[in-house]
Amino acid sequence: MFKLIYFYIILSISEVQSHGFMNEPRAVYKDPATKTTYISLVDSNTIFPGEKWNDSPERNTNLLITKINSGRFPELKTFISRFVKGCPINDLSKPINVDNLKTFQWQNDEEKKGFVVSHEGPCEIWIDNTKIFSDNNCAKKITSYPAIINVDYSICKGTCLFEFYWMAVHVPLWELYKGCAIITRTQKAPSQAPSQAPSQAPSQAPSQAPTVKTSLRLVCNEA
Ligand SMILES: [Cu+2]
Repeated sequence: MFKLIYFYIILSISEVQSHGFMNEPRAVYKDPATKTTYISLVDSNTIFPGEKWNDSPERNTNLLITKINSGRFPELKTFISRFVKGCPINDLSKPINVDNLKTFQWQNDEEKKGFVVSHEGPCEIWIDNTKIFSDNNCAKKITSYPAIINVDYSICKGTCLFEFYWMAVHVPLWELYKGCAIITRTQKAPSQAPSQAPSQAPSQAPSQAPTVKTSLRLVCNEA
């Protein structure tokens, strides 16, 4: 059975599912309340029936790696794009200047982690149509807070789409994550530091008093 628990949770403005968010480049999220959640779930048993997908996080990941290595599982971007169209949780209207950036950073401030430790599985980073990073088990490989991956942003000439894909396979319902940002680079000599204010925090308008309501939320089993 799926190790999932359905909870009725009193939503408050501070309630989040702590998985992580893109802090560099500083992605803009449409809704702060959902910025650390997965976007979609996929039942592993419909993708590869008859396999044991409810083992330990590492064994589940290693089983997926055998599928990857045998050519039976596509690039993560290709797979996730079947289920997640576009960039549903990010606001792409505010380009982020990456002239001074050298890394990608993913973080979970609630748990003071980069990747949630239990959430083993592959991740990829793309700039437009170029895959600039991939690993088959990102939570196991990168254990720092935040998770830091070196990125050469110079591949972007002008304005580009930056995409981070992550799939956590610690439970049979695989969790799909996708973070996006529009990035820009000024075509200048690198010695001239651009005179720009440091990246501003996303403007979170405290528009209205939070209305407390009850809602069905999906909470994954992190054990
Ligand atoms: Cu999770």
